[in-house]
Amino acid sequence: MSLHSTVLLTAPSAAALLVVGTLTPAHAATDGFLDGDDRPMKADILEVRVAHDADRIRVRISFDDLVRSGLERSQGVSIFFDTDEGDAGPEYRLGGGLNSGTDYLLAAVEGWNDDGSPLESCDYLGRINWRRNTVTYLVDPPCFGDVPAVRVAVKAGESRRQGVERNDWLLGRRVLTDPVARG
Ligand SMILES: [Ca+2]
Ligand SMILES: [Ca+2]
Repeated sequence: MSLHSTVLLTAPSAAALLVVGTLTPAHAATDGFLDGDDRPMKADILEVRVAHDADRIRVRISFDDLVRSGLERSQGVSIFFDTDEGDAGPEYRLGGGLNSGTDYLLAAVEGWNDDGSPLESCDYLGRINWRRNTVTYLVDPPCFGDVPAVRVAVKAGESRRQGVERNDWLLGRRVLTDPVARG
């Protein structure tokens, strides 16, 4: 019963975000960032595309190989958002698992090492596509205070049952992309 009411309550906003995300307005600003380094892990980041307009901020990350089952290999990603260049480090972090059944969370943070506090009154949505090896997050611009531009840093992590842990940063450790201005 409680599950049903939760679904009914959250489905409309999620569906609305999805529809918004599939439209490509002519004025949308989209930037792509290729990751040159080839890491010996399946969750190796290949490319990150950021689209930013008045309706949503979309981050799509392409990987070498995402695995649906987390039993042998656990994969996850963190996206750090810099919305205030005057304040050192990121202001928000979106972290999530990349295996089936995992969740994701958007939090306001104070710099790189902060777990932060979850945002509870704004909409965001994540979708993992294991066939295309992509994950896409849509964030409602009010989550970030409708800022005119965002920069991102992306870190992927992978651990295996044997205990081997690896990670990969887009462009380099704690390197933020150029600003992606709202189109
Ligand atoms: Ca890489
Ligand atoms: Ca900042």
